[in-house]
Amino acid sequence: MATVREATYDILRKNGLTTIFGNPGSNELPFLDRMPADFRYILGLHEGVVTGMADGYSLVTGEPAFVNLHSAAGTGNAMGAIANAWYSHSPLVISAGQQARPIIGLESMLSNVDATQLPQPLVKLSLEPSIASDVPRAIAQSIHTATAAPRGPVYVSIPWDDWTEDAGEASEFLSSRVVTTAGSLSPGQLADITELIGASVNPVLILGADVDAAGAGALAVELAERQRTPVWVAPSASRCPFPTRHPCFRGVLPASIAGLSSRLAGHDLILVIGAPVFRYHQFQPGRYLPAGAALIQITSDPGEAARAPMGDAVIADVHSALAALVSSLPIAARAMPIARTVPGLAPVDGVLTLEAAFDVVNAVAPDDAIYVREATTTAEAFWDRIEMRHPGSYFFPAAGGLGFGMPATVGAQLASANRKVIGVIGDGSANYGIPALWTAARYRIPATFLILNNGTYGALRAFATQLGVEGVPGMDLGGVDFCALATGYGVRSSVADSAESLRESLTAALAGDVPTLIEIPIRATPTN
Ligand code: TZD
Ligand code: CA
Repeated sequence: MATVREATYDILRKNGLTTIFGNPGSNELPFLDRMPADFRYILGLHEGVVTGMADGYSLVTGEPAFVNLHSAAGTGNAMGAIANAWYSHSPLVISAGQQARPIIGLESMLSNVDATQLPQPLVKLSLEPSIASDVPRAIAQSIHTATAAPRGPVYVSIPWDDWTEDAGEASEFLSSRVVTTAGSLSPGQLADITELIGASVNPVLILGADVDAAGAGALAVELAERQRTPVWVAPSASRCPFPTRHPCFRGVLPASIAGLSSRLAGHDLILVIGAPVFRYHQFQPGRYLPAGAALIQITSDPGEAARAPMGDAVIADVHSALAALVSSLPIAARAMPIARTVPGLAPVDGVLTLEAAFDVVNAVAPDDAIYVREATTTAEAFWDRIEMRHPGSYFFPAAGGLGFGMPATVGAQLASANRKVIGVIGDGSANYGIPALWTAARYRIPATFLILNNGTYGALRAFATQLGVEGVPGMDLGGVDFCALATGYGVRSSVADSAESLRESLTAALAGDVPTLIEIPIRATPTN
């Protein structure tokens, strides 16, 4: 009979999980013992980086990614990244090594006490098999749970003395199991929604990250064009579900109750697809919907449907729901929305402003570049100035947990042989995931990291002003030499302090086959 280790590798292999993102400890060594040659191990130097890389990889491939962490401490280090994966519906299969069964209860060093509790509530499933022979089945269950709608991270803790035990009787069947999901709109649901849309005078479409995740962006374009609706991206956008220079495109909705509903004033029907209703951020109370507006949400996530404070919801597969709507709705009699004005090029004069830097990036980067953005005050300038045309072009930490940007840039580039990945990372954010540079160098992953250095936690300054708080400590950064850090981790780097030098260094970085960091001093916008 196969061992638990052999059966597990077989299940991972059959499910396409042959890349292991990990940071090992003694509990994990018996799993890694003679790792099969068709597997590759991508080492991250911190578990937040390991999990963030796996997330970036999974976001680009649309497939699950396998993570191997070290016991409780490794899991704890990964929690911020797991929060982001939870909110981006990323199917991360996270395994953690446990102490040997006979001495877990003694709370020996490296015991993961009450392991299944540890990652809750940010995983769909958390398991520790009760007997060694159940490990392969538990791994298979974890994979199928992570990838079933709504997708999300799962956690399985495995005592290290299990790996050499006999796999159970089920192991011969486990690796070939296929689990699939349907979830189309019923004819009645489709009829109700098409009737509401047909009767609406001024509908608006709001798209969430899951439209992009479902590969349904082209269907969303078709729906907007046929219905001639303006299109907004749902607030706190972690992906870009719609081409940003399309005439229907309006931008990202503000993330406050009052702000969002005033932006939607005048619409009688708000159709939300693939997003929660809504991911607010700033607390600005107000009426949840503008007067006279009805809201319908289509989501694959029952939690998102149930917790919304207003509107009706339908739980369905986002791709098939959009396809059904496109094929059942006639072309509306309304005029096409008029394209919004694209801002002109920002003036360039001395130290770059954010706007001027993004103008250069937009001009130099290929049309199908993938952006990972984690520089909090840059949202408006970024969405205004960086044109995104293709599916899977943009990723932002879905829980707002910093430390995603650097590793996700690496994981996304590892997954993209044919597209260039550009991390647009703040000087604050970069430090939460800086060891990702080592992985990029070690495995020659040719990602480009743009470090926007304004010397401050800019978003917090803006929030302080908004909340009316003064004299807050800990806002100033500065004194971090990102090029020296890059050199230390083995990554090529330069400072771009003018439009010309940014153009040159970014062009060279994108043409090269090694990772590059470009530090861009940014003129701080005074906020307080
Ligand atoms: N820690 C973690 C893990 N996540 C967070 N979101 C924060 C702290 C708080 N935080 C924000 O929400 S934005 C921000 C912090 C510290 C400043 C980020 O600075 P930056 O970007 O340099 O990356 P800006 O453009 O200067 O804000
Ligand atoms: Ca900053």
